[in-house]
Amino acid sequence: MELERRAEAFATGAHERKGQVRKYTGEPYIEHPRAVVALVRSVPHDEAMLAAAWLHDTVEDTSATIADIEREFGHDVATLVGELTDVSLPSDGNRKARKTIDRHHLAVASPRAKTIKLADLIDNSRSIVERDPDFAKIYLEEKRALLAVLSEGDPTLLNQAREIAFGPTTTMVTRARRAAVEFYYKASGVTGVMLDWIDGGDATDVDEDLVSLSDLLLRFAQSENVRKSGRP
Ligand SMILES: [Mn+2]
Repeated sequence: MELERRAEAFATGAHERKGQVRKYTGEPYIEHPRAVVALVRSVPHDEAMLAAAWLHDTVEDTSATIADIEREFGHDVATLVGELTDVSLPSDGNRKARKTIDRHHLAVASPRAKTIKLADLIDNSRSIVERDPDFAKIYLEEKRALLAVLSEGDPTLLNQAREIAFGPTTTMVTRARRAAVEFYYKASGVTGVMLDWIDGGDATDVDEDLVSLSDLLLRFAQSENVRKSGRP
C-alpha cells in the first residue's frame, strides 16, 4: 500500500481505538486529519507531508509513539510528526505556560512541519469560531501568537490562517499595503520611499474599514507633496 493510504489507515485505527470523536460535532476524529490533509494537498507538498498530516495527532492523542511512527513510516515522517507533537506536560504549569513551551517547539520546526501546522490551525479555528464563539476569543489570541512563529510555512495557508485569526479586514489592509508598494515600485522605479512611509507608521492611522488601494495611494501622494513642498 502506498505511504499515504497506510498513514490514513494507521491514524483512523489509532483514533478509533481510543474512541475519539471531534469536539462539537461528535463525528469520527479522523475527519479532522482528513481536512488537514486536504489543506496540505491544496498547496505545494510531498508524500511524507501528506502522511504526517494524517498522523499529526496520533502521538499526542493515542497510544502511538514516535518510535511506532518511525518503524511504520520512516524517519522523515516521524520527524515531521515529532515537530507537530506538543512537548509540554501538565506539570509545566497553566495553559498559558504550556502554550509558550509548545510555541517554542514549533518555532524551531521545519517549514514543511509549519505548513502542516498552519493547516491544523485553519481547520481547528474554523470549527471553534463556528461552534464556540466564547472560547474562540481566547483561542484566536493563542493562534495569533502561534502565527508569529509559522511565517516560514506555505504562504497561501499562512494567509488563510491570518484571515481567520486576525479577521479579513486586517488582512485586506496588509494586502492593500503590499500591493501599493509593488505598484509604486513598478510605476515609478523609485524604491524605498513608499516602504519607508509605511514602515514609518504614517499609514497605520488609515481607518481599516475605509482603506483601499486607491485611498492608500492618494494618502501617500499627499504625504509626498507635503514632504517635498513643505506645505499641504
Ligand atoms: Mn490537529
